[in-house]
Amino acid sequence: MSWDQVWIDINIATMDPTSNTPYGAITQGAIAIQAGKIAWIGKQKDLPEFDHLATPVYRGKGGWITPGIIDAHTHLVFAGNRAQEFEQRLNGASYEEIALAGGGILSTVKACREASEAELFELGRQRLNTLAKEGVTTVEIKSGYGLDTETELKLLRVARDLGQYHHIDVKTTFLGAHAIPPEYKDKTDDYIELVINDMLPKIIENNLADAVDVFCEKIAFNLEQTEKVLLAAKKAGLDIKLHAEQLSNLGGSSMAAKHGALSVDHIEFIDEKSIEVLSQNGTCATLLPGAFYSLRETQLPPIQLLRKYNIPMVVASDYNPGSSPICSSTLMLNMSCILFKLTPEEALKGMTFNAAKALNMDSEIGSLEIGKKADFCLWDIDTPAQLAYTYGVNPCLQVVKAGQVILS
Ligand code: DI6
Ligand code: FE
Repeated sequence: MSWDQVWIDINIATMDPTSNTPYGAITQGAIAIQAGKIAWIGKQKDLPEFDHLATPVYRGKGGWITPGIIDAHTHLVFAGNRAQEFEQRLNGASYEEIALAGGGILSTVKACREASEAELFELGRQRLNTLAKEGVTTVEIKSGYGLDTETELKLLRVARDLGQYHHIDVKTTFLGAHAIPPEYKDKTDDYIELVINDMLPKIIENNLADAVDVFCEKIAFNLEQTEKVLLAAKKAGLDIKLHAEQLSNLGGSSMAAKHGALSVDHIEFIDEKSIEVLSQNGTCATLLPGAFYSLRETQLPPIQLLRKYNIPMVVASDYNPGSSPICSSTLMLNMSCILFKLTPEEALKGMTFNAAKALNMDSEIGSLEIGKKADFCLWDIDTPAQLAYTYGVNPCLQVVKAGQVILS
């Protein structure tokens, strides 16, 4: 056998759903890599003979390998910060009140309109570095802090450039319908026209987005406006997803699922009927414990119902300066267990296999199987549950992207 690299002395949480062990675990395993992909995986004792002199062999010292962590919902290209708003909230103002008074998302919009592309790129690059240290290999980044054509395109260009220049792979999502910009106050329908007829065509022309998202909420866009944007996106051949049922139940989840959304995100207020629609359409449920925690929400997403209908649960950071100012994906493993009572296995699946599904990348990444990309991490842990159990002692030893060690 001739391979590019071989990994031995490892335990593997493959997260392969066809395996019948928890976490798809292979103890005392080995992985062989060829052309950036997994060419062989199994028990080390079954590893076929290979040329030891010609093949680099990496030893994992008995640690665990998991698929690279995937953060399937972030807003990580932004300028400025919202510490002042954080302080206002601790002095009694609510997130919605601040938004309605022109703060919140709109204050980040102002900072992003003023920031140069180079500044935004540098901020994004530092954030990706932080995530990579915790084992993240793929990230989704949304626009939505521009709210005018020029700035939305700028944010998406930065996200695309980050994907090109950083080891981390980036999927981009156009979230032009994130909030109503000050210029369109009381003219929300006109703004939706701008999103559909001006922003979207330019984004498509320049191939700047893989998907389109909308914030469907009382303080943002109603069901009808949301549907218009999603249908335009679908018509243009883009994937669709939705911020839905975060603060109230407007029925966005079932509407988006009916149109084939990859995921509906937040969904604390989703009802059983809508969950049924998700199951009929293969739509994932993206849980965002960082926003739940930071906004001190009390309405829990209905985990038992999501389990009952077998909905793929995704866990993501929602990293943004307002509702989830937490640049840590692995903290979400812990928070999803503590706050939402996911099992550690569900949490890890939510940041690997199911996250890949939510990004329409499940044929390439998300689990360690022959033919998939060799994106994985080596962790200094005794059992996979330790990833969700503890926080603050980063056990990530090495990160491998398409077969190359990018961090060690
Ligand atoms: N929901 C969220 O949690 C983020 N966007 C959204 O639609 C919050 C964005 C922000 O507050 O800046
Ligand atoms: Fe979000």
